[in-house]
Amino acid sequence: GFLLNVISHPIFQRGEARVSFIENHPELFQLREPQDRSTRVLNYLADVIVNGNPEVKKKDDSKVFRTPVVPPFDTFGPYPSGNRNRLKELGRESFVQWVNDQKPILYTDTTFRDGHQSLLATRVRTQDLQRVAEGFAKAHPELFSMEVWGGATFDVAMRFLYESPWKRLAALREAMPNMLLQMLFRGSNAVGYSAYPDNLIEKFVVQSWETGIDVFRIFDSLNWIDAMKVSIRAVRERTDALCEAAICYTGDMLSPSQSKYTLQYYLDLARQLEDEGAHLLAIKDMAGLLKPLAAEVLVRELKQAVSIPIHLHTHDTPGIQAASYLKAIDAGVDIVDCALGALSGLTSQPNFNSVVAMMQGHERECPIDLSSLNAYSNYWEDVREYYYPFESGMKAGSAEVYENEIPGGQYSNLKPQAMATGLGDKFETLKKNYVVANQLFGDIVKVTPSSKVVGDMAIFMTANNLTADDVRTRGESLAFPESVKGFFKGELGQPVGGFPDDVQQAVLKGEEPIKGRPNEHLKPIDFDKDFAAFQEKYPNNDGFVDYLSYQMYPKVYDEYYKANEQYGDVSVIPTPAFFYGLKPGEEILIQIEEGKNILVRLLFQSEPDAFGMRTITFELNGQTRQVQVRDRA
Ligand code: BTN
Ligand code: 3PY
Ligand code: ZN
Repeated sequence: GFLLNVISHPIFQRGEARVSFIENHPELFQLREPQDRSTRVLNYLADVIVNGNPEVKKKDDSKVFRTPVVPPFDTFGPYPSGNRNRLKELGRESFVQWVNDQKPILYTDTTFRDGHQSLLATRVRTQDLQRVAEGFAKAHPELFSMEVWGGATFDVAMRFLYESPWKRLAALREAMPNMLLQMLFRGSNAVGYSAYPDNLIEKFVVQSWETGIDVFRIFDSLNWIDAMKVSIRAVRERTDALCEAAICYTGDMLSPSQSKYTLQYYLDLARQLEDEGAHLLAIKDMAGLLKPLAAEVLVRELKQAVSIPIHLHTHDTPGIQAASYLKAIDAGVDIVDCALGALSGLTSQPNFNSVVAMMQGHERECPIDLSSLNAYSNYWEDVREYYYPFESGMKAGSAEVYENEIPGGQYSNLKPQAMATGLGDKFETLKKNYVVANQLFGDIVKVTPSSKVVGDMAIFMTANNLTADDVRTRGESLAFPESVKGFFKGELGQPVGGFPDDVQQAVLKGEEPIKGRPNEHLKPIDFDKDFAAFQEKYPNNDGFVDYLSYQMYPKVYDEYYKANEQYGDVSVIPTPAFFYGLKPGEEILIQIEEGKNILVRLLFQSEPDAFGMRTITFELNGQTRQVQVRDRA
């Protein structure tokens, strides 16, 4: 807007604005009609038609999409009572008791978060989720919870989809009022990749709860409990939500050569988390390494060690994790995580539909309408096609994961990351170097953000043809990635068994690592002052939620904000058009705001003129509209 033009002008910012300034710069003060929503949407579409969506590296023009079928539901019918109603009725303590008393196995559906994070690089857009949210909540109130937020969804929504993660959460909250909504929270890293001040962590927890989160799954990427205490306490003391604390599972607990990540190690962690006040305990098997026999032992022993319910999370990367679920269920696990069929398997969670079938006739069966689950899975099968550029290419489960230990959520991102750094054809070497990097780091727990550090190191080694020996012998002369320096400085906390001295010295080159919690070294934020400054810089922001987005990701927020200024709310654009634009003659319906639809048809695009500008001619609700776009090719 024009106000933005004026206040961001350097002369104005230096406080040198005079009447002459205004006279000399009439363009800044033109009170143009603000561009209406449809014009901005046309601008976005025109840009994608001419230049493509930057995230779509290989567009397949022969693709024809089927129209996904939303399973029918009664819009006016009431919501059947679900676990959110139960939690409100019973309060947290009695609710936890209720979970413990349940004989039937309970399910969390991860389709809306980890499912697509792990298969489609987190790219699924709000409207594709929203379309089935109400129907699903009405059809399946028996689920323990829906995982809908956190992890990478927060970052990717803004960075790649130009969507507000907060609006997504609010929309799902409204559509699923009877269900517990769950998020994944990275402890002192919140939904980011670095440590944030404690008072920011607290504010973020409270705001997430107010916007709709009922269950916080909190973990630390190095299983360092000190780093989880602030968020655990925030959930317990500042909200009415459930605090689920996670132990991250890595390695092979039953292997005779395992000396670090042993059964005893996990039992100790679990007891500490219960002492910290967790309402539930999660076993977070982010890479799918928990084999069936280990699952049985771990769950059985944990049930003895703690009295809070146990919630098991895994990824089906090796292809056998349904067997781990069956063993865990026999050993008394309370809740398991599954994703709807079409977004399950491989690096995602085990297949919800098939796990329900597996449990038929079992003494702990929880009856669920399988034909309904299948109908929702079919919806996702068709929607998944929209996102074909983000498929990882993995075709079958792989026992290789026992070696590389790459988390499911990272695996699906490593391919695009490799392509972006020009290593698309070196993916095999990259995976091998991931193992080497982990060893150089002393065999650490690998989950965001520690997994990203290992990934960055592997990319660095692959790009520069480095071996472990090179790193050890000539590390002093190597410029390591920022995230690797940060890790060895202690910015992600302390790994089990400490840092390997030689590598740490090579990376830090004399700089002193920090001791203690990284967050302790960060200055608390003065929210009143800082929020005011934010509002001045971004006048069309969406309030405090946007401020929190900005605090998490300043640069990403800045770009997201600018995209919104230019194109408006692009989340209303149907997914195929958002990624691939329109073909000549193609027509789409866009709900531009509540109760207002527009019909957009692409007529044709001109050749570039002398200045490289193309004219795109649309029909908007039957009227011809032209948009000029620079051809950046
Ligand atoms: C992980 O890599 O640890 C989990 C997946 C998160 C990937 C997101 S996508 C945007 C951002 N850029 C990256 O390189 N990683 C994150
Ligand atoms: C995330 O933090 O995004 C994860 O999914 C970790 O498993
Ligand atoms: Zn996961």
